[in-house]
Amino acid sequence: MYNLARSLLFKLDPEVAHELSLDLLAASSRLGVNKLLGGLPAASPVEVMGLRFPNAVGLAAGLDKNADAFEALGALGFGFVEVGTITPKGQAGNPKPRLFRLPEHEAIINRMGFNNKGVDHLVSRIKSHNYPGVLGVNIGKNLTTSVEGAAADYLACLTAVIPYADYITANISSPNTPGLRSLQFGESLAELISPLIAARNQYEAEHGKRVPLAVKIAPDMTDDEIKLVSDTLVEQGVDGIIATNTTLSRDAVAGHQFAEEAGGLSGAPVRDASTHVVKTLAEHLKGTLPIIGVGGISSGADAVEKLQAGASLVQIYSGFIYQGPELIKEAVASTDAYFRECDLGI
Ligand code: FMN
Repeated sequence: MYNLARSLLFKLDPEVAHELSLDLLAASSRLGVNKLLGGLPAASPVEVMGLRFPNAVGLAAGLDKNADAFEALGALGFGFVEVGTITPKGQAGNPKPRLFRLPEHEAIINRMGFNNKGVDHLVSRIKSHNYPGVLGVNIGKNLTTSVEGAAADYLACLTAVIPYADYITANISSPNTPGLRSLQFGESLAELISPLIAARNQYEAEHGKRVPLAVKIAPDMTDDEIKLVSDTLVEQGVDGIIATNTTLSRDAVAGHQFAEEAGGLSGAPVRDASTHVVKTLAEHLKGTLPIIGVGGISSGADAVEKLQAGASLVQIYSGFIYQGPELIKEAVASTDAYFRECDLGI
């Protein structure tokens, strides 16, 4: 079924296809027919960051930036959905074209630039909902906000969404907002994260609800940089690390007609780099912080590979575009079986 839909969608401009699919999914929610999409596949729940995930397979950030279709996306089987990246004010993002398919590599290059309707719209969408999985909200800064002023943007988003989010992700690894990735390093990282943790802790003290804060990092770091970043995140008291965002590397797609397009490369070509970051983090952190593995998952085996590298949960974006909902079911079945084997000591 998805093969047919895909062959039609892939005839359209990638961004038109994206918007059309999201509109259809949003309509499915409005008409109350999400049940027809299948719902959550049978799996044992997984406890991570103090939250109970119905299964270990989530939708990665960026697909439903405005939370317009997350209930329907969840009904396709994702145990968690991360909406966003959202910024305080709505913004148009980069000029089009800014989204490119590389089907020969099962890959995507994007330089969307955080196009989104702003945090108030997102809050209106997540205020009340009937998605039974875990809802994460991924936050960022506006293009017009300086890197030095970034903390205020992240804080504004966190404060707005915290009553409604199950967890929040600070995205400091998009390659498409100039200077954003510099927030991953040194003093900038501590200065960005510490007010977020303070606000999160204050919310918990006042409302009795603890909302985990995760941080999403890039794959384009040396092992030493990965270790330094993770040390700072542990010191600051974050609850999890999402590894990884898209890559700037083009090694795996060299020679492709779109290889030189600016932006982040995702899908199969980023798989090994992402898994390497997960493994490096896991070996360094020794269980102090959970890792959510994302990058290039296009089969159940790929999802299990991320768990074997040390992730507790996985997320998918590009593989879902290429393979559709069947991939969710396959990844849920494989990760669930893997956890069961681990419990049995197989
Ligand atoms: N990650 C974010 O944290 N925020 C975003 O807004 C965001 N937008 C994305 C837009 C597109 C078109 C794509 C392809 C990815 C985007 N990502 C974003 C990155 C994905 O969440 C994910 O980390 C990355 O694509 C690697 O996973 P994949 O290989 O399964 O796609």
